[in-house]
Amino acid sequence: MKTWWKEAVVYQIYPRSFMDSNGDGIGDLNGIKARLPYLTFLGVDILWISPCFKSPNEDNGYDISDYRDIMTEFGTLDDFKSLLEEVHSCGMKLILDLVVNHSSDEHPWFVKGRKSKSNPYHDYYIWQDNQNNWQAHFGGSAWEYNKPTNEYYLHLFTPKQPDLNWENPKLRQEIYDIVNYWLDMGVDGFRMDTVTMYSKAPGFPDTDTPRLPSEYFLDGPRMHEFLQEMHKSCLAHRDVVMIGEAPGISPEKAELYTGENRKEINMLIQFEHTCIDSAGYNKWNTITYEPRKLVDNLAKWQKELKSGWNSQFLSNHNQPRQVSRFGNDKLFWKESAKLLATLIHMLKGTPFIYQGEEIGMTNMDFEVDDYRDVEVLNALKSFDIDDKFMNGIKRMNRDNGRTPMQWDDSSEAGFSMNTPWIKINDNYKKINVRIQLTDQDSIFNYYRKLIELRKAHEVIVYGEFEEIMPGHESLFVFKRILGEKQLFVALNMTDQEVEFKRPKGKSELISNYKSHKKGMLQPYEAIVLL
Ligand code: TEU
Ligand code: CA
Repeated sequence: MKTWWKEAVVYQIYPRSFMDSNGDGIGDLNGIKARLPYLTFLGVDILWISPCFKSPNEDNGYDISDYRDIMTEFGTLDDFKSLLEEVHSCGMKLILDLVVNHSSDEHPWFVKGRKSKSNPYHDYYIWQDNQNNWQAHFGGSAWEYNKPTNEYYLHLFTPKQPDLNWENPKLRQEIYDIVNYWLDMGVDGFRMDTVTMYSKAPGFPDTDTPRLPSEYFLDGPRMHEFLQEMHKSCLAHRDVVMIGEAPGISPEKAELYTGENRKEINMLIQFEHTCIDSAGYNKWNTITYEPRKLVDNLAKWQKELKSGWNSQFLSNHNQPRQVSRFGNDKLFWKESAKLLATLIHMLKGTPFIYQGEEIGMTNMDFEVDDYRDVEVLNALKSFDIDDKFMNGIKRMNRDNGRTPMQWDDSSEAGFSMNTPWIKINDNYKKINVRIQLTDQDSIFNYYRKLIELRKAHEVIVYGEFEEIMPGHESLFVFKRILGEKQLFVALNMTDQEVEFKRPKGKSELISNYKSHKKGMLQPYEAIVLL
Protein backbone atom coordinates (compact mmCIF):
# COMPACT_ATOMS: atom_id res chain seq x y z
CA MET A 1 0.00 0.00 0.00
CA LYS A 2 1.31 3.43 -0.93
CA THR A 3 1.10 6.05 1.78
CA TRP A 4 2.62 9.35 2.89
CA TRP A 5 4.51 7.99 5.88
CA LYS A 6 6.40 5.52 3.70
CA GLU A 7 7.38 8.35 1.35
CA ALA A 8 8.36 10.67 4.18
CA VAL A 9 11.66 11.44 5.87
CA VAL A 10 11.45 11.81 9.65
CA TYR A 11 13.59 14.24 11.62
CA GLN A 12 13.97 13.57 15.34
CA ILE A 13 14.29 16.55 17.66
CA TYR A 14 15.61 16.13 21.19
CA PRO A 15 14.08 19.36 22.46
CA ARG A 16 16.43 19.84 25.40
CA SER A 17 19.38 20.08 23.03
CA PHE A 18 17.97 21.59 19.86
CA MET A 19 17.53 25.34 20.40
CA ASP A 20 17.18 27.49 23.50
CA SER A 21 15.08 30.60 22.85
CA ASN A 22 15.10 32.23 26.31
CA GLY A 23 18.64 31.78 27.57
CA ASP A 24 18.06 29.32 30.41
CA GLY A 25 20.45 26.86 28.77
CA ILE A 26 17.69 24.39 27.93
CA GLY A 27 16.22 23.93 24.48
CA ASP A 28 12.50 24.69 24.16
CA LEU A 29 9.48 24.77 21.86
CA ASN A 30 9.98 28.38 20.76
CA GLY A 31 13.51 27.39 19.88
CA ILE A 32 12.19 24.67 17.61
CA LYS A 33 9.78 27.17 16.07
CA ALA A 34 12.62 29.55 15.33
CA ARG A 35 14.47 26.83 13.44
CA LEU A 36 11.58 25.64 11.27
CA PRO A 37 12.92 27.45 8.20
CA TYR A 38 16.10 25.37 8.54
CA LEU A 39 14.13 22.12 8.70
CA THR A 40 11.93 23.16 5.80
CA PHE A 41 15.04 23.89 3.76
CA LEU A 42 16.48 20.49 4.64
CA GLY A 43 13.30 19.03 3.19
CA VAL A 44 12.15 16.65 5.93
CA ASP A 45 8.46 15.79 6.22
CA ILE A 46 7.73 14.64 9.75
CA LEU A 47 9.14 16.10 12.95
CA TRP A 48 9.26 13.70 15.89
CA ILE A 49 9.74 15.59 19.13
CA SER A 50 11.14 13.52 22.01
CA PRO A 51 8.88 13.86 25.08
CA CYS A 52 7.87 17.44 25.81
CA PHE A 53 5.25 16.71 28.49
CA LYS A 54 5.43 17.71 32.16
CA SER A 55 8.17 15.70 33.78
CA PRO A 56 10.58 15.76 36.72
CA ASN A 57 13.22 14.75 34.15
CA GLU A 58 14.70 11.73 35.81
CA ASP A 59 15.09 10.40 32.27
CA ASN A 60 14.77 13.67 30.35
CA GLY A 61 11.06 13.51 29.76
CA TYR A 62 10.76 9.74 29.37
CA ASP A 63 9.08 9.96 32.80
CA ILE A 64 5.84 11.88 32.40
CA SER A 65 3.93 13.44 35.28
CA ASP A 66 1.16 15.08 33.20
CA TYR A 67 0.28 13.70 29.79
CA ARG A 68 -1.81 16.70 28.81
CA ASP A 69 0.57 19.56 29.49
CA ILE A 70 3.98 20.78 28.35
CA MET A 71 7.20 20.58 30.37
CA THR A 72 7.73 23.90 32.19
CA GLU A 73 11.25 24.33 30.77
CA PHE A 74 9.98 23.80 27.20
CA GLY A 75 7.13 26.34 27.31
CA THR A 76 3.36 26.30 27.57
CA LEU A 77 0.49 24.50 25.92
CA ASP A 78 -0.11 27.66 23.88
CA ASP A 79 3.50 27.60 22.71
CA PHE A 80 2.90 24.03 21.62
CA LYS A 81 -0.28 24.90 19.71
CA SER A 82 1.50 27.72 17.97
CA LEU A 83 4.42 25.42 17.07
CA LEU A 84 2.02 22.84 15.68
CA GLU A 85 0.29 25.44 13.54
CA GLU A 86 3.59 26.73 12.22
CA VAL A 87 4.87 23.21 11.44
CA HIS A 88 1.70 22.60 9.43
CA SER A 89 1.97 25.87 7.59
CA CYS A 90 5.52 24.89 6.61
CA GLY A 91 4.01 21.76 5.06
CA MET A 92 5.44 19.39 7.64
CA LYS A 93 3.80 17.05 10.13
CA LEU A 94 4.47 16.74 13.81
CA ILE A 95 4.42 13.65 15.99
CA LEU A 96 4.78 13.37 19.75
CA ASP A 97 6.56 10.81 21.86
CA LEU A 98 4.11 8.76 23.90
CA VAL A 99 5.66 7.12 26.94
CA VAL A 100 2.96 4.87 28.38
CA ASN A 101 4.78 1.71 29.36
CA HIS A 102 5.50 3.67 32.52
CA SER A 103 4.77 7.09 33.96
CA SER A 104 6.73 9.22 36.39
CA ASP A 105 6.36 8.33 40.07
CA GLU A 106 5.30 11.98 40.40
CA HIS A 107 2.25 11.41 38.21
CA PRO A 108 -0.91 11.95 40.36
CA TRP A 109 -2.01 8.39 39.50
CA PHE A 110 1.04 6.98 41.23
CA VAL A 111 1.11 9.54 44.03
CA LYS A 112 -2.45 8.54 44.95
CA GLY A 113 -2.25 4.87 44.01
CA ARG A 114 0.73 4.10 46.21
CA LYS A 115 -1.06 5.36 49.34
CA SER A 116 -3.33 2.36 49.86
CA LYS A 117 -4.43 -0.83 48.17
CA SER A 118 -8.01 0.42 48.09
CA ASN A 119 -7.18 3.63 46.22
CA PRO A 120 -8.74 3.42 42.72
CA TYR A 121 -5.39 4.34 41.13
CA HIS A 122 -3.50 1.58 42.92
CA ASP A 123 -4.34 -0.87 40.17
CA TYR A 124 -2.96 1.50 37.49
CA TYR A 125 0.45 0.10 38.42
CA ILE A 126 1.94 -3.36 38.94
CA TRP A 127 2.30 -4.66 42.50
CA GLN A 128 3.63 -7.84 44.09
CA ASP A 129 4.12 -8.93 47.68
CA ASN A 130 7.59 -10.19 46.87
CA GLN A 131 10.24 -9.29 44.32
CA ASN A 132 11.16 -11.73 41.58
CA ASN A 133 14.61 -11.70 39.96
CA TRP A 134 13.83 -9.21 37.19
CA GLN A 135 16.46 -6.50 36.72
CA ALA A 136 15.81 -2.89 35.76
CA HIS A 137 17.36 -1.66 32.52
CA PHE A 138 19.11 1.17 34.31
CA GLY A 139 20.45 -1.07 37.11
CA GLY A 140 19.27 -2.84 40.24
CA SER A 141 16.13 -4.85 40.94
CA ALA A 142 13.09 -4.05 38.82
CA TRP A 143 11.02 -3.90 42.03
CA GLU A 144 10.90 -1.12 44.59
CA TYR A 145 9.43 -1.40 48.04
CA ASN A 146 6.44 0.80 48.89
CA LYS A 147 5.98 1.17 52.62
CA PRO A 148 2.34 2.36 52.85
CA THR A 149 1.03 -0.80 51.15
CA ASN A 150 3.88 -3.13 52.14
CA GLU A 151 4.33 -4.19 48.50
CA TYR A 152 6.79 -3.85 45.63
CA TYR A 153 6.03 -2.04 42.39
CA LEU A 154 7.54 -2.92 39.03
CA HIS A 155 9.82 -0.46 37.23
CA LEU A 156 11.66 -1.84 34.21
CA PHE A 157 13.64 1.42 34.00
CA THR A 158 14.44 3.62 37.04
CA PRO A 159 12.44 3.48 40.30
CA LYS A 160 11.07 6.88 39.29
CA GLN A 161 9.45 5.23 36.24
CA PRO A 162 6.83 2.78 37.59
CA ASP A 163 5.36 0.48 34.93
CA LEU A 164 1.71 1.05 34.11
CA ASN A 165 -0.69 -1.85 34.44
CA TRP A 166 -2.15 -2.35 30.95
CA GLU A 167 -4.22 -5.25 32.27
CA ASN A 168 -6.53 -2.67 33.87
CA PRO A 169 -9.17 -1.53 31.33
CA LYS A 170 -9.60 1.81 33.12
CA LEU A 171 -5.92 2.59 32.67
CA ARG A 172 -6.13 1.65 29.01
CA GLN A 173 -9.10 3.96 28.54
CA GLU A 174 -7.14 6.82 30.16
CA ILE A 175 -4.37 6.28 27.65
CA TYR A 176 -6.71 6.21 24.68
CA ASP A 177 -8.23 9.47 25.94
CA ILE A 178 -4.77 11.01 26.06
CA VAL A 179 -4.01 9.85 22.53
CA ASN A 180 -7.31 11.28 21.31
CA TYR A 181 -6.71 14.54 23.14
CA TRP A 182 -3.53 15.23 21.15
CA LEU A 183 -4.82 13.85 17.87
CA ASP A 184 -7.93 16.03 18.17
CA MET A 185 -5.60 18.99 18.64
CA GLY A 186 -4.12 18.20 15.24
CA VAL A 187 -1.02 16.20 16.06
CA ASP A 188 -0.18 13.82 13.19
CA GLY A 189 0.65 10.73 15.19
CA PHE A 190 2.99 9.35 17.80
CA ARG A 191 6.29 7.66 18.27
CA MET A 192 5.38 5.16 20.97
CA ASP A 193 8.09 4.46 23.51
CA THR A 194 8.85 0.76 24.21
CA VAL A 195 5.59 -0.29 22.58
CA THR A 196 6.37 -4.00 22.79
CA MET A 197 6.56 -3.84 26.59
CA TYR A 198 2.94 -3.04 27.46
CA SER A 199 2.08 -6.72 28.03
CA LYS A 200 4.33 -8.78 30.32
CA ALA A 201 4.60 -12.45 31.27
CA PRO A 202 1.58 -13.31 33.42
CA GLY A 203 2.40 -14.12 37.03
CA PHE A 204 5.85 -12.47 36.86
CA PRO A 205 7.90 -15.69 36.99
CA ASP A 206 11.63 -15.69 37.72
CA THR A 207 13.73 -16.03 34.58
CA ASP A 208 17.23 -16.94 33.43
CA THR A 209 17.23 -13.79 31.30
CA PRO A 210 16.32 -11.18 33.89
CA ARG A 211 17.30 -8.10 31.84
CA LEU A 212 15.95 -6.38 28.75
CA PRO A 213 15.27 -7.66 26.11
CA SER A 214 13.97 -10.55 28.21
CA GLU A 215 11.04 -12.29 26.58
CA TYR A 216 9.32 -12.04 29.97
CA PHE A 217 9.17 -8.25 29.85
CA LEU A 218 7.89 -7.83 26.36
CA ASP A 219 5.63 -9.06 23.62
CA GLY A 220 3.36 -10.61 26.27
CA PRO A 221 0.19 -12.52 25.44
CA ARG A 222 -2.13 -9.48 25.29
CA MET A 223 0.12 -7.21 23.22
CA HIS A 224 -1.85 -7.41 20.00
CA GLU A 225 -5.20 -7.24 21.73
CA PHE A 226 -4.12 -3.96 23.37
CA LEU A 227 -2.85 -2.41 20.17
CA GLN A 228 -5.94 -3.41 18.22
CA GLU A 229 -8.07 -1.91 20.95
CA MET A 230 -6.07 1.32 20.77
CA HIS A 231 -6.48 1.30 17.03
CA LYS A 232 -10.27 1.01 17.35
CA SER A 233 -10.46 3.65 20.06
CA CYS A 234 -8.15 6.24 18.54
CA LEU A 235 -6.99 5.59 15.02
CA ALA A 236 -9.63 3.85 12.92
CA HIS A 237 -10.95 6.99 11.25
CA ARG A 238 -7.82 9.06 11.15
CA ASP A 239 -4.93 9.33 8.76
CA VAL A 240 -2.12 9.53 11.29
CA VAL A 241 1.06 7.55 11.83
CA MET A 242 1.91 5.37 14.80
CA ILE A 243 5.56 4.44 15.07
CA GLY A 244 6.46 1.95 17.78
CA GLU A 245 9.85 1.67 19.42
CA ALA A 246 10.19 -2.11 19.64
CA PRO A 247 12.84 -3.66 21.85
CA GLY A 248 13.48 -7.35 21.32
CA ILE A 249 11.35 -8.04 18.25
CA SER A 250 12.11 -10.43 15.37
CA PRO A 251 11.04 -9.65 11.78
CA GLU A 252 8.44 -12.37 12.08
CA LYS A 253 6.91 -10.73 15.12
CA ALA A 254 7.29 -7.27 13.60
CA GLU A 255 4.92 -8.46 10.89
CA LEU A 256 2.22 -8.87 13.53
CA TYR A 257 2.67 -5.33 14.82
CA THR A 258 2.85 -3.55 11.48
CA GLY A 259 1.33 -5.91 8.92
CA GLU A 260 -1.07 -4.07 6.63
CA ASN A 261 -4.23 -5.82 7.75
CA ARG A 262 -3.40 -6.01 11.42
CA LYS A 263 -4.91 -2.66 12.43
CA GLU A 264 -2.26 -2.09 15.08
CA ILE A 265 0.59 0.32 14.34
CA ASN A 266 2.29 1.45 11.13
CA MET A 267 6.00 1.25 11.61
CA LEU A 268 8.64 -0.05 13.97
CA ILE A 269 11.81 1.36 15.38
CA GLN A 270 13.58 -1.87 16.19
CA PHE A 271 17.24 -1.71 17.06
CA GLU A 272 18.83 -5.10 16.60
CA HIS A 273 21.43 -3.55 14.29
CA THR A 274 22.53 -1.14 17.01
CA CYS A 275 23.54 -4.06 19.22
CA ILE A 276 26.18 -5.54 16.89
CA ASP A 277 29.15 -3.83 18.54
CA SER A 278 28.59 -4.99 22.10
CA ALA A 279 28.48 -8.45 23.64
CA GLY A 280 25.63 -10.18 25.42
CA TYR A 281 23.19 -7.25 25.44
CA ASN A 282 25.53 -5.39 27.75
CA LYS A 283 26.08 -2.16 25.88
CA TRP A 284 29.16 -1.19 27.90
CA ASN A 285 30.85 -4.44 26.95
CA THR A 286 31.86 -3.18 23.54
CA ILE A 287 33.49 -5.29 20.83
CA THR A 288 35.14 -4.27 17.58
CA TYR A 289 32.73 -2.90 15.01
CA GLU A 290 32.56 -5.16 11.97
CA PRO A 291 30.75 -3.58 9.01
CA ARG A 292 29.62 -6.96 7.76
CA LYS A 293 27.70 -7.61 10.97
CA LEU A 294 25.88 -4.32 10.60
CA VAL A 295 24.87 -4.78 6.98
CA ASP A 296 23.97 -8.45 7.47
CA ASN A 297 21.49 -7.43 10.09
CA LEU A 298 20.06 -4.64 7.96
CA ALA A 299 19.81 -7.03 5.01
CA LYS A 300 18.08 -9.65 7.13
CA TRP A 301 15.32 -7.17 7.98
CA GLN A 302 15.06 -6.06 4.35
CA LYS A 303 14.38 -9.63 3.31
CA GLU A 304 12.30 -10.91 6.19
CA LEU A 305 9.92 -8.04 6.89
CA LYS A 306 7.33 -8.31 4.12
CA SER A 307 3.96 -6.73 4.69
CA GLY A 308 5.14 -4.71 7.67
CA TRP A 309 7.16 -1.49 7.60
CA ASN A 310 10.41 -0.51 9.26
CA SER A 311 12.24 2.69 10.06
CA GLN A 312 15.85 3.13 8.97
CA PHE A 313 18.26 4.83 11.32
CA LEU A 314 21.72 4.63 12.81
CA SER A 315 21.33 7.39 15.41
CA ASN A 316 18.85 8.60 17.95
CA HIS A 317 18.82 10.00 21.48
CA ASN A 318 19.89 6.60 22.88
CA GLN A 319 22.78 6.01 20.52
CA PRO A 320 26.25 7.43 20.04
CA ARG A 321 26.88 9.56 16.95
CA GLN A 322 26.91 7.40 13.84
CA VAL A 323 29.92 8.96 12.13
CA SER A 324 32.03 8.23 15.21
CA ARG A 325 30.64 4.74 15.61
CA PHE A 326 30.30 3.29 12.12
CA GLY A 327 32.42 5.75 10.16
CA ASN A 328 35.68 7.56 10.77
CA ASP A 329 35.19 10.97 12.37
CA LYS A 330 38.81 12.03 11.79
CA LEU A 331 40.37 10.97 8.48
CA PHE A 332 37.18 10.40 6.51
CA TRP A 333 34.68 12.46 8.46
CA LYS A 334 32.82 13.88 5.48
CA GLU A 335 33.04 10.79 3.28
CA SER A 336 31.89 8.38 5.95
CA ALA A 337 29.06 10.63 7.18
CA LYS A 338 27.75 10.74 3.62
CA LEU A 339 28.25 7.00 3.13
CA LEU A 340 26.15 6.23 6.21
CA ALA A 341 23.48 8.66 5.06
CA THR A 342 23.32 6.93 1.68
CA LEU A 343 22.95 3.57 3.38
CA ILE A 344 19.95 4.64 5.44
CA HIS A 345 18.24 6.55 2.67
CA MET A 346 18.55 3.84 0.04
CA LEU A 347 17.22 0.92 2.09
CA LYS A 348 13.56 0.05 2.14
CA GLY A 349 11.85 1.74 5.11
CA THR A 350 11.33 5.31 6.30
CA PRO A 351 14.62 7.14 6.92
CA PHE A 352 15.00 8.85 10.29
CA ILE A 353 17.51 11.67 10.74
CA TYR A 354 18.52 12.48 14.30
CA GLN A 355 19.30 16.15 14.94
CA GLY A 356 22.89 17.03 14.11
CA GLU A 357 23.45 13.89 12.05
CA GLU A 358 22.84 15.96 8.92
CA ILE A 359 25.93 18.05 9.71
CA GLY A 360 28.03 15.10 10.84
CA MET A 361 28.07 15.81 14.56
CA THR A 362 30.44 13.50 16.42
CA ASN A 363 30.81 11.84 19.80
CA MET A 364 32.32 13.97 22.52
CA ASP A 365 35.22 13.22 24.80
CA PHE A 366 33.37 13.51 28.13
CA GLU A 367 34.96 14.01 31.53
CA VAL A 368 33.13 11.99 34.16
CA ASP A 369 31.66 15.14 35.73
CA ASP A 370 30.13 16.18 32.45
CA TYR A 371 27.78 13.22 32.09
CA ARG A 372 24.10 13.98 32.59
CA ASP A 373 22.20 10.84 31.61
CA VAL A 374 20.74 8.62 34.33
CA GLU A 375 21.82 5.51 32.44
CA VAL A 376 25.52 6.38 32.36
CA LEU A 377 25.49 7.86 35.88
CA ASN A 378 23.97 4.64 37.27
CA ALA A 379 26.42 2.52 35.31
CA LEU A 380 29.36 4.46 36.73
CA LYS A 381 28.02 3.80 40.21
CA SER A 382 27.38 0.12 39.82
CA PHE A 383 30.18 -1.45 37.82
CA ASP A 384 33.80 -2.15 38.59
CA ILE A 385 35.61 0.62 36.82
CA ASP A 386 38.42 -0.70 34.66
CA ASP A 387 39.81 0.55 31.35
CA LYS A 388 37.70 -1.74 29.23
CA PHE A 389 34.54 -0.58 30.96
CA MET A 390 35.50 3.12 30.75
CA ASN A 391 36.16 2.67 27.08
CA GLY A 392 32.67 1.18 26.67
CA ILE A 393 31.22 4.13 28.58
CA LYS A 394 33.01 6.61 26.31
CA ARG A 395 31.86 4.90 23.16
CA MET A 396 28.28 4.08 24.06
CA ASN A 397 26.94 6.67 26.52
CA ARG A 398 23.75 8.37 25.40
CA ASP A 399 25.02 11.87 26.17
CA ASN A 400 27.12 11.59 23.00
CA GLY A 401 23.90 12.14 21.09
CA ARG A 402 22.58 14.81 23.42
CA THR A 403 25.19 17.56 23.23
CA PRO A 404 23.60 20.75 21.89
CA MET A 405 22.93 21.27 18.21
CA GLN A 406 25.83 23.16 16.63
CA TRP A 407 24.27 26.07 14.74
CA ASP A 408 27.26 28.35 14.25
CA ASP A 409 30.67 29.30 15.64
CA SER A 410 29.47 31.94 18.08
CA SER A 411 29.64 31.28 21.83
CA GLU A 412 27.49 28.31 22.90
CA ALA A 413 27.39 27.29 19.23
CA GLY A 414 24.32 29.44 18.60
CA PHE A 415 22.32 27.04 20.76
CA SER A 416 21.85 29.36 23.72
CA MET A 417 22.80 32.75 25.12
CA ASN A 418 23.99 31.06 28.31
CA THR A 419 25.78 27.98 29.56
CA PRO A 420 23.83 24.95 28.36
CA TRP A 421 22.61 22.11 30.60
CA ILE A 422 25.13 19.80 28.96
CA LYS A 423 28.51 20.62 27.44
CA ILE A 424 28.85 21.63 23.83
CA ASN A 425 31.20 19.57 21.72
CA ASP A 426 34.54 21.41 21.34
CA ASN A 427 34.47 20.90 17.60
CA TYR A 428 31.53 23.29 17.03
CA LYS A 429 33.70 25.88 15.30
CA LYS A 430 34.48 23.37 12.58
CA ILE A 431 31.23 21.44 12.52
CA ASN A 432 28.19 23.67 12.41
CA VAL A 433 25.11 24.50 10.38
CA ARG A 434 26.25 27.92 9.24
CA ILE A 435 29.36 26.61 7.49
CA GLN A 436 27.52 23.76 5.86
CA LEU A 437 24.62 25.79 4.49
CA THR A 438 26.92 27.66 2.17
CA ASP A 439 29.26 24.83 1.24
CA GLN A 440 27.79 22.97 -1.74
CA ASP A 441 29.84 19.89 -0.90
CA SER A 442 28.74 19.74 2.75
CA ILE A 443 27.17 16.80 4.53
CA PHE A 444 24.07 18.95 4.99
CA ASN A 445 23.69 19.53 1.27
CA TYR A 446 24.24 15.83 0.62
CA TYR A 447 21.30 15.05 2.95
CA ARG A 448 19.18 17.60 1.11
CA LYS A 449 19.94 15.85 -2.13
CA LEU A 450 19.12 12.39 -0.72
CA ILE A 451 15.78 13.71 0.48
CA GLU A 452 15.04 15.26 -2.92
CA LEU A 453 15.87 11.97 -4.61
CA ARG A 454 13.33 10.15 -2.45
CA LYS A 455 10.67 12.57 -3.71
CA ALA A 456 11.72 12.14 -7.32
CA HIS A 457 12.12 8.35 -7.56
CA GLU A 458 9.41 6.00 -6.33
CA VAL A 459 11.81 3.08 -6.55
CA ILE A 460 13.67 4.47 -3.52
CA VAL A 461 10.50 4.18 -1.48
CA TYR A 462 8.78 1.11 -2.86
CA GLY A 463 11.46 -0.91 -4.65
CA GLU A 464 12.11 -4.48 -3.52
CA PHE A 465 15.52 -5.18 -2.02
CA GLU A 466 17.99 -7.61 -3.52
CA GLU A 467 21.54 -8.00 -2.24
CA ILE A 468 24.16 -8.49 -4.95
CA MET A 469 27.37 -9.46 -3.19
CA PRO A 470 26.13 -11.07 0.05
CA GLY A 471 28.89 -11.87 2.51
CA HIS A 472 31.45 -9.44 1.04
CA GLU A 473 33.69 -8.31 3.87
CA SER A 474 33.76 -4.61 3.01
CA LEU A 475 31.12 -3.84 0.43
CA PHE A 476 27.36 -3.64 0.72
CA VAL A 477 25.95 -3.78 -2.79
CA PHE A 478 22.25 -4.07 -3.47
CA LYS A 479 19.47 -3.34 -5.91
CA ARG A 480 16.06 -1.89 -5.37
CA ILE A 481 13.57 -3.01 -7.97
CA LEU A 482 10.19 -1.54 -8.89
CA GLY A 483 8.78 -2.82 -12.19
CA GLU A 484 11.15 -1.64 -14.93
CA LYS A 485 13.04 0.67 -12.63
CA GLN A 486 16.18 -0.50 -10.90
CA LEU A 487 18.35 1.26 -8.41
CA PHE A 488 21.90 0.07 -7.93
CA VAL A 489 23.64 0.95 -4.67
CA ALA A 490 27.30 0.22 -3.93
CA LEU A 491 28.75 1.12 -0.55
CA ASN A 492 32.28 0.69 0.68
CA MET A 493 31.78 0.40 4.43
CA THR A 494 35.50 0.63 5.25
CA ASP A 495 38.42 3.09 5.27
CA GLN A 496 40.34 1.03 2.66
CA GLU A 497 40.16 0.98 -1.12
CA VAL A 498 38.30 -2.09 -2.33
CA GLU A 499 38.13 -3.69 -5.77
CA PHE A 500 34.81 -3.21 -7.44
CA LYS A 501 33.49 -3.41 -10.99
CA ARG A 502 31.03 -0.67 -11.71
CA PRO A 503 28.13 -1.72 -13.97
CA LYS A 504 28.02 0.13 -17.31
CA GLY A 505 25.38 2.27 -18.91
CA LYS A 506 23.60 3.57 -15.84
CA SER A 507 23.14 7.14 -14.76
CA GLU A 508 24.55 8.25 -11.43
CA LEU A 509 22.00 9.69 -8.99
CA ILE A 510 24.38 10.57 -6.20
CA SER A 511 27.86 9.85 -4.90
CA ASN A 512 30.05 11.17 -2.11
CA TYR A 513 33.12 11.32 -4.38
CA LYS A 514 33.47 13.75 -7.28
CA SER A 515 35.72 11.45 -9.23
CA HIS A 516 35.81 7.68 -9.23
CA LYS A 517 38.72 5.29 -9.58
CA LYS A 518 38.51 2.60 -12.21
CA GLY A 519 37.96 -0.87 -10.75
CA MET A 520 37.86 0.48 -7.20
CA LEU A 521 35.68 1.93 -4.53
CA GLN A 522 37.61 4.49 -2.48
CA PRO A 523 37.38 4.64 1.34
CA TYR A 524 33.72 4.98 2.32
CA GLU A 525 32.75 5.61 -1.29
CA ALA A 526 29.03 5.42 -2.03
CA ILE A 527 27.44 5.36 -5.47
CA VAL A 528 23.81 5.16 -6.43
CA LEU A 529 22.94 4.42 -10.04
CA LEU A 530 19.63 4.25 -11.87
O1 TEU B 1 14.28 3.11 25.38
C1 TEU B 1 13.98 1.75 25.42
C2 TEU B 1 15.06 0.84 25.41
O2 TEU B 1 14.76 -0.34 25.30
C3 TEU B 1 16.46 1.09 25.76
O3 TEU B 1 17.08 -0.16 25.71
C4 TEU B 1 17.29 1.93 24.92
O4 TEU B 1 17.72 1.23 23.81
C5 TEU B 1 18.45 2.27 25.81
O5 TEU B 1 18.25 3.59 26.19
C6 TEU B 1 19.82 2.09 25.26
O6 TEU B 1 20.65 1.78 26.33
C7 TEU B 1 13.21 3.98 25.58
C8 TEU B 1 13.64 5.38 25.26
O7 TEU B 1 13.97 5.48 23.90
C9 TEU B 1 14.76 5.78 26.17
O8 TEU B 1 15.27 7.04 25.87
C10 TEU B 1 14.21 5.75 27.58
O9 TEU B 1 15.25 6.01 28.48
C11 TEU B 1 13.56 4.43 27.90
O10 TEU B 1 12.71 3.93 26.88
C12 TEU B 1 12.69 4.59 29.11
O11 TEU B 1 11.56 5.34 28.76
CA1 CA C 1 15.04 27.57 27.14
